[in-house]
Amino acid sequence: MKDIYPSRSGAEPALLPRQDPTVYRSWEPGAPLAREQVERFERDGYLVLEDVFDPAELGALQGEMGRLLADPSSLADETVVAERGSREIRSIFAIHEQSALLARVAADARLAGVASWLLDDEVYVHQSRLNYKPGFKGKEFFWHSDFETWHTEDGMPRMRALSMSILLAENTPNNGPLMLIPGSHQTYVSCVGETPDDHYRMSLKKQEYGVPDELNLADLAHRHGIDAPTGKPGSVILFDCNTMHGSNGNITPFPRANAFLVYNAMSNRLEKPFGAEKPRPDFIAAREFRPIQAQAGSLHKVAA
Ligand code: 6CS
Ligand code: FE
Repeated sequence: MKDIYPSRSGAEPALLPRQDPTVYRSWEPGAPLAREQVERFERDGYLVLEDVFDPAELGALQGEMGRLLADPSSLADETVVAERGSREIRSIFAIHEQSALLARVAADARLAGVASWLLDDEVYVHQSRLNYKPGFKGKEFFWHSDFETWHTEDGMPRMRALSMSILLAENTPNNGPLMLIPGSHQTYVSCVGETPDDHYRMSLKKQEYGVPDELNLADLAHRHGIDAPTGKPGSVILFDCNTMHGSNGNITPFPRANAFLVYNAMSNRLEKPFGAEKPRPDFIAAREFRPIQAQAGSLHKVAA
């Protein structure tokens, strides 16, 4: 079968048109997002939702983050990823499996319900992580499309997944906020360079394969510009799986932190990787496909 989103197999990088919808259904009254929000997500490939969590919920989430960061030895070893060349924590993976509160958050109707509506399917969590960019020491994430990695290394067939980044600290213009190229989700950048074995051990610290070439990146950025939405803690940035994004390092004293959840449509569950020998481990790319039962109401009961 021909791969419609080939990457890391050709001699030259290429720009290919997206072959999948971004929003899988038409807006109707009663939808969990306003019509204008759905249109914006479809056009830009991302959307900011403000004040999704109230101050008490946010406090509980920040407390949980502090607990996870303070005692990494209580977590599965491999899920804790340090910055390159240091012991600073960069990411903690599988947070929805290591924290009851985050399991509840992942199932929250305000997130999972929205994902399920946009993708017009039941959804499951493909990946969850806490991304922590400490003051002074936090390093960058170079530009990439998540889908390029999930397709090539994990075997995600089509573009029918989206990410939600829950801001746990204020994202200012200075502390290495998420940058996105609006509209870039309509173009797939096929990358050069064969995936090495166990690539994830390096890529989670610094990605070097599945990285778009500078010429095509420059082309996308010139065409569409670059957005860096800032936001208060408790906001959620939702973005399509193929939106080109990245972030700078953080040399300010103000940490940046977010909890990151990836929802994939059940009908789009993983197959064999399209460009790697063996799939990545479960804690990065779930292969147990349990549909989420969305939970309405606030987080308070779990937090207590
Ligand atoms: O590996 C992943 O699934 C995610 N992390 C990186 C550094 N790149 C691709 C994707 O966003
Ligand atoms: Fe990413």
